[in-house]
Amino acid sequence: MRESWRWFGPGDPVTIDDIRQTDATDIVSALHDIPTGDVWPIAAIREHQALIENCEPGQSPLVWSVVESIPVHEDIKLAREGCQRYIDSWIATMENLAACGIKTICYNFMPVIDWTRTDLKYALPSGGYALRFDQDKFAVFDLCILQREGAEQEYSEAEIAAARQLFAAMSEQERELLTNNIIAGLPGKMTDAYGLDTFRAMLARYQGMDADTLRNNLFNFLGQVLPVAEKLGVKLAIHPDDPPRDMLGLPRIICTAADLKILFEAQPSPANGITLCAGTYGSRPDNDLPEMARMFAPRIHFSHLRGVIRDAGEQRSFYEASHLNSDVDIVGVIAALLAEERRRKAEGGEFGEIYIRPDHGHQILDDRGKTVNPGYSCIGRLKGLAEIRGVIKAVERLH
Ligand code: DNO
Repeated sequence: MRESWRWFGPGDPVTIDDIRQTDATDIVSALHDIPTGDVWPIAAIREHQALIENCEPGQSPLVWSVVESIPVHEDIKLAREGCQRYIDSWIATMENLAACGIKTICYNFMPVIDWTRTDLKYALPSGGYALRFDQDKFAVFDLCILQREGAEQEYSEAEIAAARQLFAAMSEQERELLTNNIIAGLPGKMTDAYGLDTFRAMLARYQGMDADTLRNNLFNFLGQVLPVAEKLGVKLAIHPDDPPRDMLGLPRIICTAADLKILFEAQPSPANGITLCAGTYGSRPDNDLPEMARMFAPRIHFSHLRGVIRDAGEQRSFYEASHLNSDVDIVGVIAALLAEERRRKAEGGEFGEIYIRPDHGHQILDDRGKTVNPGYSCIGRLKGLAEIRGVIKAVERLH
């Protein structure tokens, strides 16, 4: 298991020297400033790599091992005319990364929005803060703020009435915050930040697109990317749609074990793999995470180890809980990942260790007074990593 840590680049309040103190060994990063669809030049990759990897003699080295993510241009998801050039640039970026020795690549295929939360500072009883997705607030955004055409057909009468009531009780400032959290707010998202009008226009481009069409667009993209990845020894790791279900009238196609089966049946290349994001998949009660980890073990190249606690009544709402104390059996997931690593080792060849990282930490202690990238606090994630590390050591000892 390789313990990795996400770094957003020189503007990240958590520095490389801070990360070194966590004893993580690998860095997950991306060139966030390059516009979606442009090729990442080798020189820019090397420059970023040097920021991560250069260190003084005697310091613990860090390696940029995982890219999270190369963004996929919306035109590829829409299979618009002219999208070929964006597929070519995606492949060229992958080739450049491989030339620099970076061979695990996370990406996603979510239309318009990347990961989405309604609350970025949800107060916990402990005094810390967590991220939260609240279905009722999301309905307020969809029905009352965005006023999406046709949205009302996707909600029950009771849900619509509740959303209107909640909207009426919200201040202008609360409405604005909710809007920004959803359309512009989150770090590392691989889609652009929008204003409300552009957002409506982006959604409109997907009008009438069903899941099968979006799937085909993904498979066509992968049909071109995977043969090159295989030659380069690159492992692709698709990230699930977060939250894992259709939203805002958009189809979402990487949400369940059934979706993954369809993906691998269509594109069986060994380069085709997943990011097992335990928190994302785990925000659906019908996803059994240890079972999924066993089922797709050879395809797992990267894993985000965190959990969520779903609301007792509304199972679509959740908050991001402590790494080991949630609705997701993280110990079971770790045990499955370690079993897969033993299998790979016994099989011989190049030993494929799995990159894991603590995901979305709470804001605790000194994190609380600081400007942090939501979910990417230092101390909260350090607590997560320390807990996960303890489980890894304990489970390893049993074998
Ligand atoms: C959020 C992340 C996502 C993820 C992308 C992968 O914390 O998990 O932004 O990086 O969806 O492409």
